[in-house]
Amino acid sequence: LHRIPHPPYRLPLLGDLIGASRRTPLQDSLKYARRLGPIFRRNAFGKEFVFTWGASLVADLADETRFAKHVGLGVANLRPVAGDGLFTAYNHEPNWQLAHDVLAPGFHREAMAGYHTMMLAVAERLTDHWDRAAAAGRTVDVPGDMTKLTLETIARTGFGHDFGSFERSRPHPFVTAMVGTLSYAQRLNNVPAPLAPLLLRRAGRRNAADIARLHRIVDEVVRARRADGGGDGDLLDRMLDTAHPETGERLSSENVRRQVITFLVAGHETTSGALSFALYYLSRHPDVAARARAEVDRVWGGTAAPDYAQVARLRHVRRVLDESLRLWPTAPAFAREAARDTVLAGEHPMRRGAWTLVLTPMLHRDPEVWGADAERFDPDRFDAQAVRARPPHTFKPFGTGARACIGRQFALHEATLVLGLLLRRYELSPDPGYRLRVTERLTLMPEGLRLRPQRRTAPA
Ligand code: MNH
Repeated sequence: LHRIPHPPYRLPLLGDLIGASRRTPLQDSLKYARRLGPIFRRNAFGKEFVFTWGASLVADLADETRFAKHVGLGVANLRPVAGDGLFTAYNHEPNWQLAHDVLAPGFHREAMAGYHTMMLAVAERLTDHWDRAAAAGRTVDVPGDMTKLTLETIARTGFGHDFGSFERSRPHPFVTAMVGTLSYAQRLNNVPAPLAPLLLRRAGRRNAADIARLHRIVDEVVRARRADGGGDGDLLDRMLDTAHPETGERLSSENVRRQVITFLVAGHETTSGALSFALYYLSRHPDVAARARAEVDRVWGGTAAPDYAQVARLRHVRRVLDESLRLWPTAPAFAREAARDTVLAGEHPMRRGAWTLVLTPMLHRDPEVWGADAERFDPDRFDAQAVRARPPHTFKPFGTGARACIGRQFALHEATLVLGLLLRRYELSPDPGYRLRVTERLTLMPEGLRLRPQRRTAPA
């Protein structure tokens, strides 16, 4: 450990917390990363935390024979919310493999093609809303609207449930409770664990109420499904009825509740941020928007409803999304632990169980991989040739290995479809006074982003 650099001024007890920002712990770590290099440590309340972002180090951490997911920090703080649900389960918990095997087919190609029509229907609610704003010359609340869209999408495709987000003037109570628990989980990282009950007493009580509210909402979704005797084979049907193909085992009702919360939260919060950042960059780069729009016009022509395959053919739109996820991967870190005693990149000895947090936004800015202009938004970094020329494990917005994101294709399909629809229908003028500010609640979001959509007169 002593070989790993750390900030120069350390206090007893508080460690490197001096100057640390409670609201933006991740962006704080990015600052330290720039100063201290590809691997560094920070001390909080006497504990050392190692952060890693250099591309060759992260590539080594991706070796699944020596490293695995570590459930730590923010993810561990979500255990009271999601228990042994897929995202928060420890590697050794039997419900991880069981739920993974039962639910993975829900993300295969055939299942995905089945969600497409519902995704289109939800996107239409969004464009109805934006049409009204456009007609009145109003701006729209981008993160707010993207959150409505992605919550409705996962709720309808996965659970046959309608939260009515677009009919509400305020966020659905599910969203409010979710934001509460995510923010609380982030805050827990900033107080010494033994003092948390004292320092965060009121916040803790509110958090318990938020969790209870999530449980009530989710129990009602499950009850409604049980009452009408099954849906059309969606995720909830899989959770309730599908036995493991080999062992015949099923998810317990306690575990179903945890999975429903997991999927409703993981299935919308990060996609909403990804769409919001992409719209931010599109509004700031009219040349990029024009190219993407031309592609949509070419590939989709005048069809009212693009089909599943037509979404995959939007290569340029997809690159815009990838480039946005490079600069602002909305799940901005993942933790890796040594599965046995090993040496990281031939240099840093790690005992079994020792772990490090990978800072994805810095990995995605490593000048050795992305060049000296890594801060510049340039979707051409994702054309096929450039991707082939890069070493593996340099672009990791969805994590790595067995515990990587199960919803990756779902998110990419949904986001590409929606960006295509929005580009085809609107010109997106930025608010000239807006400066990008990124808020953190474990996930990232461009705070306060508003755009002025204008209906296009041309092709569509
Ligand atoms: Mn998702 C795991 C990022 C969309 C459901 N997701 C992860 C991880 C990252 C991630 C990173 C790994 C975390 C870790 O190693 O600790 N996820 C994203 C991003 C988007 C996203 C950036 C959108 C953009 N995720 C989705 C969607 C769903 C989903 C959509 C569901 C429909 N994600 C999950 C689940 C896991 C996960 C479930 C946990 C998988 C596992 O551990 O087996």
